[in-house]
Amino acid sequence: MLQDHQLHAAELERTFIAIKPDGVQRGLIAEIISRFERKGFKLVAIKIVVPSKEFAEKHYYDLKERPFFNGLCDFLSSGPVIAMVWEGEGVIKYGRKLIGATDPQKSEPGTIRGDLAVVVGRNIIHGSDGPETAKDEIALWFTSSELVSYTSNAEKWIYGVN
Ligand code: IDP
Ligand code: MG
Repeated sequence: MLQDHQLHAAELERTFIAIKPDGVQRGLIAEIISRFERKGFKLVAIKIVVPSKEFAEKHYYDLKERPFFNGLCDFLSSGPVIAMVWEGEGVIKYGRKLIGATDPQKSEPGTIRGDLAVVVGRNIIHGSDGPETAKDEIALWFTSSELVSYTSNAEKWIYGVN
């Protein structure tokens, strides 16, 4: 029988999720965290930080040619951001589903952006878009000692392994 600490040892998928300054200022921290937590994903790192403009530019490096890049980086560095790492089976792809489409007008009701945001420039949350991005973003925002590995009591009920 698997011991608790061996549960899912082979499939610890992680993603980087950030509540942007608009989500923080609008008092949506608990609402957003709660959606990931209730789903059954596990929080393994969290901090509140005001990123510098340079840091924001690194985070959004892939978008540097886009016309909104400068405004986007100004915005991300305009106030506190909640930076998090969430862990669980399929968390990268399903995290994006929980978040909804980039443009809240196109996000389905029931998604975070669909329920809680209106325009693309203030869409309250960021989530890694694939395994490589997740790896890079986690490494950019967190040191390895800030990532906490633990077994939650709920895991055997969420995954049905015992
Ligand atoms: P994503 O956040 O859904 O992954 P990306 O295409 O990676 O979307 O864009 C990053 C962020 O840039 C978006 O979340 C949004 O805040 C902003 N953004 C994307 N497209 C536009 C746009 O057309 N105008 C203004 N801001 C945009
Ligand atoms: Mg993106």
